[in-house]
Amino acid sequence: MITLYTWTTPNGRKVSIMLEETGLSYVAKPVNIGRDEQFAPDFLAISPNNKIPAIVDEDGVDRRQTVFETSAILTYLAEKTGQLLPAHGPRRIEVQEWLAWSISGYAPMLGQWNYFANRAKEKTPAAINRFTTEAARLFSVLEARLSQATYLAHDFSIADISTYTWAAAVLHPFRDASPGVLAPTPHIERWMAEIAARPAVQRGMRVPEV
Ligand SMILES: N[C@@H](CCC(=O)N[C@@H](CS)C(=O)NCC(=O)O)C(=O)O
Repeated sequence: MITLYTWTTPNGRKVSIMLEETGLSYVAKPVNIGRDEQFAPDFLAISPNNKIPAIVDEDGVDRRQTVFETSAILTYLAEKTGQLLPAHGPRRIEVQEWLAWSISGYAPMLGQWNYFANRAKEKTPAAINRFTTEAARLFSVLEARLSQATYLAHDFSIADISTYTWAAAVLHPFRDASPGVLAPTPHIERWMAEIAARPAVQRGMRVPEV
C-alpha cells in the first residue's frame, strides 16, 4: 500500500494522476499547506524540503520506501510498475529530457508567475514582467514540441503528466491576465483535451478530496 501526502495543487496532482494511471493501491493524506501542515515534524521526516507531494510505499524493494520531489516519485512509480517510462534507450532519454524541462524550468516559472501576478499583495512590475516573459516563452516551447509530436516524448508518459497539471492550472489564467502576450496554442489545447479525457486523469485531478 502507498500513502500519498498531497494537496490540491498541480504538483500534488501529478502523483495522484500517476497512481490512478498505474492502478496502484493508495490512500491520499491531505497536507494543508495553507495551514503550514507541511512543517509538521512527521511530514518533514518524509519530505525534508517541507513540500508536497511525497509518498511512503510499504512494499518498496526490500524495505519501506519514502520518496519526495515529483520527478523522483514519478520515476519511482514508473519503474515499480513498468509503465509510462521506457526501461532504456532513446525513448527513455526523451522522457527524461521533457521531465527535467518540466520540473526544473517550466513548473517553477509558472509558479513564480502565479505568485507575482496573482497572489502577492505588493505588485512588483520587474518580477511580473520577468515571469510573464518566461512563462510565454515556455508555453511557446511546449506549443512547438506538440506541433511535432502527439505527446512530449512519443507515447503518453510521466513527462506529459508532469507538464499537464501546470498547463491545466495556468494556461488560461495566463492568457486572461496577459492579453496578446502569447500567440495561439492550438497544439497545447489539443494535447490538454486528450489528457483531460483520460479517466485516470479525471480521478487523479479530484485528489485529495477536501
Ligand atoms: N520541486 C518540488 C516542488 C513541490 C512544491 O512546490 N510543492 C508546493 C505545493 S505545489 C508546496 O508544498 N509548497 C509548500 C511550501 O512551499 O511551504 C516537486 O516537484 O515536488
